[in-house]
Amino acid sequence: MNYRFAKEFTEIKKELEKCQRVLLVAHSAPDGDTIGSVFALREYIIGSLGKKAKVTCSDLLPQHLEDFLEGGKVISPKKVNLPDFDLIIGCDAVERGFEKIVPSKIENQKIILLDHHTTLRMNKIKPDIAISDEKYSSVCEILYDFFDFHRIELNRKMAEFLLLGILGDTGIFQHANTTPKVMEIAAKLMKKGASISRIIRLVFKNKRLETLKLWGRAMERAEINPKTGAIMSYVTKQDLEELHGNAEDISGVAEILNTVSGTKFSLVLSERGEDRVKGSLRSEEYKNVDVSEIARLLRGGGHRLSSGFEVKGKLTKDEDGWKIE
Ligand SMILES: [Mn+2]
Repeated sequence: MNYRFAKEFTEIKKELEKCQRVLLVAHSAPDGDTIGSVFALREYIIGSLGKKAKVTCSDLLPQHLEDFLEGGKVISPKKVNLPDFDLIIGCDAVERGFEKIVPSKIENQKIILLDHHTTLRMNKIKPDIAISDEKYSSVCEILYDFFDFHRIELNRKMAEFLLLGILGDTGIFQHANTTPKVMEIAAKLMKKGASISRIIRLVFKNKRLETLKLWGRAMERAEINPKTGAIMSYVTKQDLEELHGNAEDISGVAEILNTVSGTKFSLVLSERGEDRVKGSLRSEEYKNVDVSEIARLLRGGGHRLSSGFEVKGKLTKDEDGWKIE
């Protein structure tokens, strides 16, 4: 096999062998890829290397990931004492909150960032080792290559964490990032004991009734702009409060709207807090739209097919329709 990141993989292994205590950082509004990758690493660091590792995330895990982890612990950044760690690893969408948790680097501390988005923009921190490559479906796929490169044996748990991230970021093998290599990796992970049906049951098919009701409201409001090919909808603060909506629910709306034929991309606006509006953008490879360009115009980020932004304002309605004011 040809490893694009042989040099980085070698350096990462060296750092893991040198260090004593590792802090693993998942991104805010955590998804299967960020959680799968930090927990696969945690399992390796504790189980195989016999070192200490903690996982932190600024948001609580959605219920389905809680169920999947069966008690796997994620600590709040407030409880993290950064000088305790000699190695910090950020996994997936590191622009989503890594520098909030790790605002600066302490002497003798090493930082590794693993990502698969277009840009790896860090304002204050220069990582010691960084991988960010859009050719990868997920950070879990990068980690699979890392373990494979070093011939590190995967146990059932590690295999299942990696498969969780791959299933999450490929939309259960539905997105264009589902390459033959991804399918081969998935098969190998299954041979190590990872169960696709268990992951799907726990993570993708245990919706709350409120989620479906929230989707119902958003779908009813959906409209297509024939000029841009955008399909748009919105979720108000009131909807989110009444139906206990979360970030996952909203990205679900954007994903479903994106399946409407003839559309170029989907945009779901959602009110957050008192005066913020978040936009979630989705597209598909064959639609030939880079939604990260739209997100970047509004100082957001993400990758070509899945991006987001946040602006100040409220959703208001007049005779021309809904606006952000
Ligand atoms: Mn990812």
